[in-house]
Amino acid sequence: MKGSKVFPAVIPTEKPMDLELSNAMRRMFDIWNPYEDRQNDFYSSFKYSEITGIGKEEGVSRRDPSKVIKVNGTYYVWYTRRQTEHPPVGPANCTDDLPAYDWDHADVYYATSKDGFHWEEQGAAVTRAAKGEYGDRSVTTPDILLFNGKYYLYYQTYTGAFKQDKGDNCNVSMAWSHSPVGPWHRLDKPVIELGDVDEWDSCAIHDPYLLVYKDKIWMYYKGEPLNPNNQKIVRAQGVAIADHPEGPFVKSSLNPVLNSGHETGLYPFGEGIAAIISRDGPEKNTIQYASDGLNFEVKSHLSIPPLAPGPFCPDAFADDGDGQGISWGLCHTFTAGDCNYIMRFDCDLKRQTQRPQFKQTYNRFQEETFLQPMMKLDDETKNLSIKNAATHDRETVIKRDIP
Ligand code: AAL
Repeated sequence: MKGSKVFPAVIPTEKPMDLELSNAMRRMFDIWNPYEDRQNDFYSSFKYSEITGIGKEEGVSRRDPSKVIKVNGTYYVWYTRRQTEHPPVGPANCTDDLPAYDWDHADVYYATSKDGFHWEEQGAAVTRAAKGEYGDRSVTTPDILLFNGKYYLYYQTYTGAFKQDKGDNCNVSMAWSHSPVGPWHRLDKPVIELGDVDEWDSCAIHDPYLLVYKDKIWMYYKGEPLNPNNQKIVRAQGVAIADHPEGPFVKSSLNPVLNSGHETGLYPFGEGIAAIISRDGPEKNTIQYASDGLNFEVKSHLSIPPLAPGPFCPDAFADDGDGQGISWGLCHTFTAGDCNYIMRFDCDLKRQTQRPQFKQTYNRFQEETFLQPMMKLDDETKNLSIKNAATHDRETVIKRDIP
């Protein structure tokens, strides 16, 4: 047998043919690379920073930032903003005054910055429509497209009160402008159809995310199926393609093209498209890549990736087959209170490593991460586990161990 040699201290740069390799070490050479994450363009650790202007603020919730763009030396971002007298009460109890969710009774606002850390909220870009009209409940979760010299804002549009058995039901509409500061001209109708009953995107199209790719406009999105019993939630993402910003957006016959990820966050990379996949689904916490924008594969595993990432993506609309990757963006975070907020992430997901410190894999997260309120064992579970231990926890020393 080949196995008389032992795996060497220095990992060979080529797959060794004279050694018997375990499946794990075969994968190291076949799928990954002998330099591990240090030389994986799709791997990064993430550092988070608080930002001013649209960061944490009592009584105001800001979330789901768009991708960031830079126009004449100024960065722009659009996001969901809610400032309500009462906190969200859930779909069963919501009224015209009481929001159901954090993104209910919200408007799309925008902010600008000169350095990416200090932001100034500039005001509303698109607000809720008058009562009884399309989009009267909430407009949220925007993204920006620049196409043929015009700006297009796409956003989730909610009409009428939330209903408990209707899920997070909304569709996507659009407004356009000659300038990132507006004024915005609203289309006031959906630009993409919901799927038929029993299709994966029958209840909602969420998180529209726009890129220009292969000469067309690509809208990635997360679908949600109608789920009267709350049993059919899948967290999958698809894509729909159009020649014109107002549509029609034609859904790919391969949809869903991503089987995981709660929010969209994509960027051109080389000739293809990369996706940041954060929470939810079997392939959560990964970066994935599709050289054709459709057939994604897992390229790295991440720790604590940004939620609802809105990367600064200068070549999102360049369509030059030479995507450079990203190194920062905005995302949101949750608080124990009623309002969430936007923060900044930094990373190195560029084509060539530019910030080697982000390639480290030995990040040690401290107690705040592990003992955060949403993660730590609540008293009820703790007491139940103490109560059940006598019957549920098998003895470690078993008969076989007793001489
Ligand atoms: C988000 C996004 C969409 C959902 C809700 C608000 O993180 O996935 O925008 O509708 O949650």
